Amino acid sequence: AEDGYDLWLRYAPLEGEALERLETLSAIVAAPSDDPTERLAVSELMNGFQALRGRPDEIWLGLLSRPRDPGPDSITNSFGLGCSDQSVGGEGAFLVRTQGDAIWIAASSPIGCLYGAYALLRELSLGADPATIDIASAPAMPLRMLNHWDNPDGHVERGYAGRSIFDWWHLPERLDQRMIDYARANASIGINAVAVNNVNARAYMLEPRYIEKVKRLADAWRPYGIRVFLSARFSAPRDIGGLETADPLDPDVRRWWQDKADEIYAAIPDFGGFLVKANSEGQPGPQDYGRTHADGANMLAEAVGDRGTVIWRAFVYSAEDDTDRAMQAYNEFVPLDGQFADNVIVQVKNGPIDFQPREPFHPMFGAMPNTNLMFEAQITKEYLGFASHLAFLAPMWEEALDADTGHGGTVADVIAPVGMAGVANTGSDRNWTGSDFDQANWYAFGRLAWDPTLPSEQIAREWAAQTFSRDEDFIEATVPMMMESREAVVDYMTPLGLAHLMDTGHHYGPGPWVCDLARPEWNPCYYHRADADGIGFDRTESGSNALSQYAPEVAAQWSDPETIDPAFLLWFHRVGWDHRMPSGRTLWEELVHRYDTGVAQVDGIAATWAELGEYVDAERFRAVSENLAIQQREARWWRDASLAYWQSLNGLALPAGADPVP
Ligand code: GCW
Repeated sequence: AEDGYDLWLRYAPLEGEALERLETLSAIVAAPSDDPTERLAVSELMNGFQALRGRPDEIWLGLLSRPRDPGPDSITNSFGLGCSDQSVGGEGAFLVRTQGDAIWIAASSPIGCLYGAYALLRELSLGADPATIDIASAPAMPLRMLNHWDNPDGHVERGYAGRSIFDWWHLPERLDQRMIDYARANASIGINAVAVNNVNARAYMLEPRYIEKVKRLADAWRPYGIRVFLSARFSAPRDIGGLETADPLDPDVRRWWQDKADEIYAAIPDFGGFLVKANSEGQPGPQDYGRTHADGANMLAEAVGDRGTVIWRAFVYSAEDDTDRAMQAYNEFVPLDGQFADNVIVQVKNGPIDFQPREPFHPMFGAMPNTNLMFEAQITKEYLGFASHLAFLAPMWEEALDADTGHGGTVADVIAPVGMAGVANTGSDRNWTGSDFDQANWYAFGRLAWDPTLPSEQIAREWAAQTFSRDEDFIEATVPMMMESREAVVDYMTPLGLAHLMDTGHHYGPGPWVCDLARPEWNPCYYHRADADGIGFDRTESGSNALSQYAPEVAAQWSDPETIDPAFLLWFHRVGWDHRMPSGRTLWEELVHRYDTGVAQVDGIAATWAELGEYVDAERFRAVSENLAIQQREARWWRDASLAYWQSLNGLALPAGADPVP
């Protein structure tokens, strides 16, 4: 059944010319190898070609030649593999070249060959002519990572695709085939690291019984080039170690972590390291003992040593501190620049609040030149309509990655020496991600971590062609629909720089009126600050001055409500309802217009999709259509509820021509 389980790796049979071109190639040439990754590369090529040629029952040639690393001369009409070519640099780098009538994949190590095999199959499945394939590729950053917010009991925090894919109960004896398929999907887009448990971590995941289970996963994923990380609860020495304290400067605590790291490395020699959420949203951390984030991170970094990495999250804000929440992470971390050990990475969310449909880039990027900074994206759509709303997130990440920090480079430049983490959107739903189009976000995350300069539109094309149909008419309709989808969500949920207006706790649906939660910064009213006179958060000098955390040129772009990009207006400014916008409309008219535009865009997407039935199997076509119907209804819910609430404050009528609230 076409239930989406195969993701973008369907390799649907080619037709016409593309098929003829592939038929002329007749063999795979590779030196016999015991290396599991190299063997995977060969079998992926074999299976991929068989599928693309549409003849899975015919045993297609897997010809292994004698010589080690046969030169291209020795092969004709074939695909060749050379996985120890030292002239091809770096982890994961590869070349795919056509020489005469042979196609050659070269890499300095087996994982490069595997990535090269997936790249070749991707090109072929997009219909590329084998005679002209010419790819030289290397990952832009060393760490391309998924963070799972999966709890050991099977519940996934902010997960909208069913229960966790990790079957901890039956591990280590039983390894679900899904664990292999998962690793393969990740490898096909270059992901090379996975933190398997929630950052809101249970200490017992570090006990021997779990280390055994994690080892089984690490062994299964190693051939796919994936290293395992564990989220560690900072209080583990107390919780499971029998110590009185978890003070990072206490010698017994240090010894405990050292022993724990040794124990894990004995089982998993290539263990990636620890991911830590500390002193954030109630999690324990070094500040419980009067120590700093650097003290905590460095203590763990010493335990791990040169075997791995400690990834320390910068997502911190406190209820006791009445500083603008958007400023707190910067205030806590920037003074520590230069104090973190070399094998510590500080992981920073794309924006300063929390994965909103739109935020400016996080001011920490570029402001800590002596610290390894990593980018954290959220693939799961906590604040963008869960899995039922269609929102392609590549344009959102591209916006942040391409932002000029004003400190001599873009956000992508800052993180390139380190990496990117994405909060996974996987679950045990048959289609993995809760909806077919959410697969595109997993795919896009991996592709951007490999190459943050890839245009979102190209990613959308690749994905749609491999996942659904390579028919040009289908692509021409689907790609624009994907490209506008995130902006549509911004418009019907939080237009013009508004943020965090989702209803409390679950973050689904509108709740701008909520203002009675004990923690002020959890109330939507904290963010919009609307009343009879106006709306927006003043983050200029007259307000919180969060603007001052950005480099002067960047702050200058945003400091004036008259000239700021309207997309960020209410993020940085509080203005009157009659504030004049560049469009000539008043702010109120513009807001209404944006909500209407968002709704209209979703209607347009649904109308486009309704015409595409001939290109998509019935099962997935219906699933997407039904989600779009939900999104159409809920976009109206967002618009109408939000407008009714703003009207209750400002007493203004809807402008003439606005879509009337039913
Ligand atoms: O977005 C918020 C979520 C929490 C999450 C937290 C974080 C894992 O609402 O569910 O906890 O961010 O990133 O730590």
